[in-house]
Amino acid sequence: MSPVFHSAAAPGTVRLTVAQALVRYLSRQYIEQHGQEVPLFGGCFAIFGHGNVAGLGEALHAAGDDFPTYRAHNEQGMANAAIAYAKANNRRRIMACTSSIGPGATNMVTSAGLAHVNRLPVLFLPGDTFASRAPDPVLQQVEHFNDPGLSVNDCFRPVSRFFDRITRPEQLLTSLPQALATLLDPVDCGPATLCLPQDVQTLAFEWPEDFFTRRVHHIRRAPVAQEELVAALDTLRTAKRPLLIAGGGVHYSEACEALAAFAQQHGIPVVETQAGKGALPWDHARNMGAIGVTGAASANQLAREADVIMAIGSRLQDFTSGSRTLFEAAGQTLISLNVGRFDAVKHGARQLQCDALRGLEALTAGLGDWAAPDSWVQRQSGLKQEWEAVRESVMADQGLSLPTDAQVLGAVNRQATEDTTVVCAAGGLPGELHKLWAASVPGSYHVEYGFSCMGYELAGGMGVKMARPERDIVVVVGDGSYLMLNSELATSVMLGHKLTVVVLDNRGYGCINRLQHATGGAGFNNLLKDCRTVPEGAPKVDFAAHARALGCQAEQVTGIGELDAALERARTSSTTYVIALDTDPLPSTQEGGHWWEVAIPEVSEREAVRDAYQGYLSHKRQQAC
Ligand SMILES: Cc1ncc(C[n+]2csc(CCOP(=O)(O)OP(=O)(O)O)c2C)c(N)n1
Ligand SMILES: [Mg+2]
Repeated sequence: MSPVFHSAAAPGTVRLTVAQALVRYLSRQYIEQHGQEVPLFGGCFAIFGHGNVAGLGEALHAAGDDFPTYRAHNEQGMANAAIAYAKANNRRRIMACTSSIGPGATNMVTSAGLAHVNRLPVLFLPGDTFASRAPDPVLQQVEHFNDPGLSVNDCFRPVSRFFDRITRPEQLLTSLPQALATLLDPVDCGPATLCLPQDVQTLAFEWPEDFFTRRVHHIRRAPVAQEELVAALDTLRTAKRPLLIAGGGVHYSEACEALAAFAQQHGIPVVETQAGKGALPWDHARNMGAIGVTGAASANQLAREADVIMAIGSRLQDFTSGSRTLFEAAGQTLISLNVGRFDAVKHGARQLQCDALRGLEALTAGLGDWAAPDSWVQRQSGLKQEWEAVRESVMADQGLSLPTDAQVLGAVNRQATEDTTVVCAAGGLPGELHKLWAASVPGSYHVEYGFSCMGYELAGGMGVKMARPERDIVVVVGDGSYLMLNSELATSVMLGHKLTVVVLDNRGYGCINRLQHATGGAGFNNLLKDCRTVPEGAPKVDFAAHARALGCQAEQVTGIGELDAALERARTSSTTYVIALDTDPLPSTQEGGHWWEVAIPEVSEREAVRDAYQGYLSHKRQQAC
């Protein structure tokens, strides 16, 4: 549908408002994905208010199916869904998110942080106060006495990879392509924010028609620098005990198959970060499991023993490096194969700065038939078998009425097929998932553990389903995260994006309670029983009733046997199906894992804190600097 023009435009131009031009431009962007040209944008999530309803709202309506608009229930929720959509598309398809001014906009700032940390693309279009300032102060405007140009949207600056405020129509001509280039750049990738003052959205301008030419984008693959390749090959060839760390970049580069072939051909074990998990099937002979603080014993043991470690597409966050005490020991060489300079030079690594797929191709060509010594390959197999036995025992049903997280995941994992994608973000579950979940194929494991943002799970699950409608999405979520942000459950029902949700109700912030005890603290303000409440205690939340009220099908079950049966029912449901069960807040899998640096008070009245501080100091002494 074309908008109605109120006056003739000069030849070669088209007269549209800023908002109409923005939507038209976005709808003309395509991307080549697996040999097909598909729209770059899946559409726009929108919650309208003043600041976007009249300008951008009118333009989105006119675009219809050319640029679909989806209404959500919470701006943070919709932005989380948009981010999950991009992650599930390996950053090759994107969504826009528009909000009203003030609280609508600031609700998206947390999500911008999440996208920034995880290097995921999302286009934020927050409405902004009048550029003219004529009616100021407007509803929802925070006034700065000494800086009238500032609005709450400036909060997006530190959490955006690209930030601009469009105060004149023609600025769009230069800013929009820059925003898009950021979203599509493998290194710079992250949130792009274009603040749109409400009066500017509605201004007409004569846009060059060329601006709206259909464009097909490609993700650029950074080539390998010959000197860095030669150096990496020299190092790898001398290795007796090489190890590969697969990070999220392996997925985003779509290099999973190449990694599997590389590992197989050269006998090199692969360990996976949270973002990298699923790069190799869990039962692949060279997959040694999760590395780091939430790692498998097999993976962490190999990380200690390795002489050359090559991290591929990893930003080497503390959970991967064990707060820099797991590897980087004397005699260990770290190579970082990474598309970005910032990540490639971390922790004294030798950089191999290029696209993961290109890098692996070049390395395998250079290594020829070189392979790690047989003794190292044998060592891998033994450790893998030992960890497999641990995994099976901790995930087995013990018939408890208050099962552990690991036992719940056991039930969910046993029913998972190759078409299942598990989604999670915060609480105790990500650690258990990382250690224990058997990920079958790339894309079957979606855990946001860069920001580990409570409230990502349900909205994120919906975003994954929008990106990959053919997959069965299972969201596992704690009571705390569920209560923090659940409104997109209603959106999932409304849009027909079916999720299976398992709510593990341990009546509190179980993982933080455990962390509190591990740091010498007393149980305080985490489990509901340890909080200030009315004399009769905190209410028992009826999660199933709550989910039903939002339009889902739902049931409460007790124990793993009932969970198994409920999961079967969930599978055949056509709408979002929520299963709630009570779990034990105290246990978590003790096997595997590694130290994580959490600062302990240097002085305290509590003996437990003083003891914890001594333990802390001894770990600090092992830390690389
Ligand atoms: C938005 C946000 N606020 C606070 C935290 C800190 N935090 C991490 S896990 C957690 C508790 C999560 O509780 P729940 O979802 O019930 O999971 P459980 O720990 O019980 O497994 C908290 C408060 C966070 N990650 N995100
Ligand atoms: Mg909980």
